[in-house]
Amino acid sequence: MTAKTSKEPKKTTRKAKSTNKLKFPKETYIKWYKDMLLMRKFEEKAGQLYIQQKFGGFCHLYIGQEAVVAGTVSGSKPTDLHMTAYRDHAHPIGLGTDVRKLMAELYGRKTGVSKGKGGSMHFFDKEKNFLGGHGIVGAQIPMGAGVAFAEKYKGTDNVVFVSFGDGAARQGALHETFNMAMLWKIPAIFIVENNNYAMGTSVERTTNVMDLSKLGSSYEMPSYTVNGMSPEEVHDAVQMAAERARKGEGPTLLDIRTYRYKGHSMSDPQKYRTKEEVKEYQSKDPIEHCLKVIKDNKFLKEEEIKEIQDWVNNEVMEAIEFAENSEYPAPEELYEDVYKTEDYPFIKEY
Ligand SMILES: Cc1ncc(C[n+]2csc(CCOP(=O)(O)OP(=O)(O)O)c2C)c(N)n1
Ligand SMILES: [Mg+2]
Repeated sequence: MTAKTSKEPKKTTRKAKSTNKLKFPKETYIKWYKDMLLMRKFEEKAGQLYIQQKFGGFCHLYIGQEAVVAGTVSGSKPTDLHMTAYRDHAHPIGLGTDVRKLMAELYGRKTGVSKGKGGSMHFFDKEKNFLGGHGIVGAQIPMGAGVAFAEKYKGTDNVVFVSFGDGAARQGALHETFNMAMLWKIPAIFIVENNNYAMGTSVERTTNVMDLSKLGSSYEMPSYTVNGMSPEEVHDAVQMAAERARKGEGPTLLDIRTYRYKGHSMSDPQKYRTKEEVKEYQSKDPIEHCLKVIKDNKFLKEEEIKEIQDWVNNEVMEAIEFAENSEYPAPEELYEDVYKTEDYPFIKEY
């Protein structure tokens, strides 16, 4: 896959190279399998617990979309930064946040990753470079660009992965952000987690331009369409985009085609799609795919696979126990971690 220069505006939309043969090592498949299984099992349990009213607020599940995070994490480096929307459970899991702290956050407990004050939509883990969890649709697009600008300003070679949905891609702020991002060649990788629906509205019902990778064209931003059911393709696309960004060549837009098997949130009758459509994507499930590769290539023995599955189940059960045994934050905590300032010291009068 070749990167496009700003002199090739007409070619900014193309398919990312697909991976047909096994070019990833055994360890990568095992890690993808283990991480994605943990994301899936964590969320399956979270969904059940939500229905049992063990915790409140919102709860948007990423089930079906796991390969997007798995490929992004494997295609990036640990000092890179990540931001996403409210569908944010899988990202910190992929980055290695302890699921106990995540479950405790769902339960609103003080041991949670956002001290129990964020809930499902506002996971945040500075240690793992996970900068949220954002509930305002599209808000993280300009904010992510700001973080990328800061990295460039500080002279690091870190890149910032700014993920948002196909619905968020329609926010006007995207255009202002893309314009400045290209002008300043900031190290941002814009990832559309394109699951084809914004709540119950399909991409088709939203726009005349259904190929979202074209959103980068007016700014000559290199843009690619990527198969989001394949961790291999996501990894390749992310790595290619990150390499460009690290060399100072600026941002890339990745329209990653994925699918959520569950409803938008926990209260969604899903009348806008057919069961067959859901089944078709489930037949391309990335976790099943990795398990098949592992089995076909005898990367692990049956008992080793079982060990991973048991470990995952145990992690999730321990996370629930941890959450349920943790305390709620004290009422005074409401006044902590709130941005406030007595005056405006950053405004200087000349
Ligand atoms: C500014 C703003 N407008 C509307 C909403 C209500 N809302 C929440 S999620 C959502 C749909 C977003 O869909 P998409 O960006 O495709 O993300 P997905 O849920 O599919 O991951 C909307 C309209 C909101 N949270 N913020
Ligand atoms: Mg969507």
